[in-house]
Amino acid sequence: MSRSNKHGHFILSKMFGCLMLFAILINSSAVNAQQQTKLILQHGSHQHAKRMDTAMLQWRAYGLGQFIHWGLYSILEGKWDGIKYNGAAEWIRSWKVLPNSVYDSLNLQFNPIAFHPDQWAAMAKQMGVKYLTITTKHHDGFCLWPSAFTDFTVAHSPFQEDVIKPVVEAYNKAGIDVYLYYSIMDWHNLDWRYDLKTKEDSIAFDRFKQFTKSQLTELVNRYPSIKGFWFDGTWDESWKKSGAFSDSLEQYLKTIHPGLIIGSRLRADEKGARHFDSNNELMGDYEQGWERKLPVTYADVHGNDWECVMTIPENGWGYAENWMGHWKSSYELIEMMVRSVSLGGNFVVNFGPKANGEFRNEEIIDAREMGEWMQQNKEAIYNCEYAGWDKQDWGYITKKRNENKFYLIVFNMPLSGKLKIKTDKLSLIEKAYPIALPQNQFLVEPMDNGNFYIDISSIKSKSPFVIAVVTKNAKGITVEDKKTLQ
Ligand code: 2OX
Repeated sequence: MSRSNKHGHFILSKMFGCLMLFAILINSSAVNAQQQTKLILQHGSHQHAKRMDTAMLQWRAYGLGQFIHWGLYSILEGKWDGIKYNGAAEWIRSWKVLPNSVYDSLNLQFNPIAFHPDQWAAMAKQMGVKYLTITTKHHDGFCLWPSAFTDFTVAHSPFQEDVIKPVVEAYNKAGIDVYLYYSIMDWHNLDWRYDLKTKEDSIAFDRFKQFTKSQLTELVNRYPSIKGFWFDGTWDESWKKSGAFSDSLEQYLKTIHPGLIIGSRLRADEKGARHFDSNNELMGDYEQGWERKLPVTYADVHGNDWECVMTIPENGWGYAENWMGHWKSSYELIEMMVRSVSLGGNFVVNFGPKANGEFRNEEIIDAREMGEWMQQNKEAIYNCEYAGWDKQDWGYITKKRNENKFYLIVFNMPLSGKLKIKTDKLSLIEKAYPIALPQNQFLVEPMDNGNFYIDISSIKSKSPFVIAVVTKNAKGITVEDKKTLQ
């Protein structure tokens, strides 16, 4: 290689270096500008802090909920013409394996002779759920209440009766709050559009919006005890172009039913951003995007309210004859629930009753086992929050709201029998005992840097178990305060 060549390389690399520096400078000023300029949005987030009203405090205290998917898809059980399909059974109408006209006459077969809402509510109560979300209208458009705005309802089935009313009554009687699932996307309504490309599309979709508003008004008026709506099917271009309408709809529903809780999935802003507006601020009352997945760290939920909805099989919400493989055991569901509460969220388990109104055995088993666990340990779930301590390998930590009481939910018993606890340094462990047995205190050994060893070698449990921990010196100090003090 010649000298000049080397020299040339030197100059080039110098130039490259300057360019890089220039690029970095430009880039960082762009980042700064981005941080400083907040878009002015008419239809973005309206709430700049967590809701603190009674209804939302109650929502925050639930811990555990039940989802129910029930509709015409439950009749097909995930199969058609002798063939079983692997996808989520409630989506079968969209797979074109049977003619739409055939699916849309399944209402003539909806006749749940074993539908006993009091038994549903009793099972949910024993399981320990504090709220129910039930499908009133899924993507197929079939309405489980006798809507005045379409004929595609239970009123036009052999059953004839309203399904939602007795469910709301039975659950409320059992002390369980009810929320209504409602799919915006509607495969049955001829005015539904996936996108708005022509004037005709917009005219049809305007009719569809009116239909949606009428049905939701009808639901609020028919079931005044509901606490909120769970919206779905809002991901298409047509809805993303309807940010102003989604905004007015949410506000309108809250005006006619004050306190109503509506998650982030309903909304788009005027630029088509969903859940979080174009300034990255949450729309609606809680983050509603955690479907079949869970956050790993507290940072993942940005300190927002949130909820996870989970299927027992890998996927599928409506009844399917077979679940094809692994289905989650009660311990798996309990761990997911505990993780949710430890990260400040609620956990909701889905059930897909058979067309006749019976639950499948797997669901009955999971519900019963979760209920047995909740009976012993519910204190560590209800009205609990993110504890502010680091995640630890033996399990999860929850904290009773407004108290210096922590719960260590142990899934991995250390073979040594000594549980090492890393606190936030401001908390001194005063006592530790098996939940519900305050007199059986464990030996607690304080170590450096906010660490403690708790001798739990006496525990022989084969199930996840809970140790209650009472701390002192942290009185009146919130998790947020502790962060700034550290
Ligand atoms: C998934 C991928 C693309 C488009 C839609 C979905 N999708 C829809 N996944 N789940 C759904 C519905 N939400 C759940 C709560 C069920 O109702 C499910 O059918």
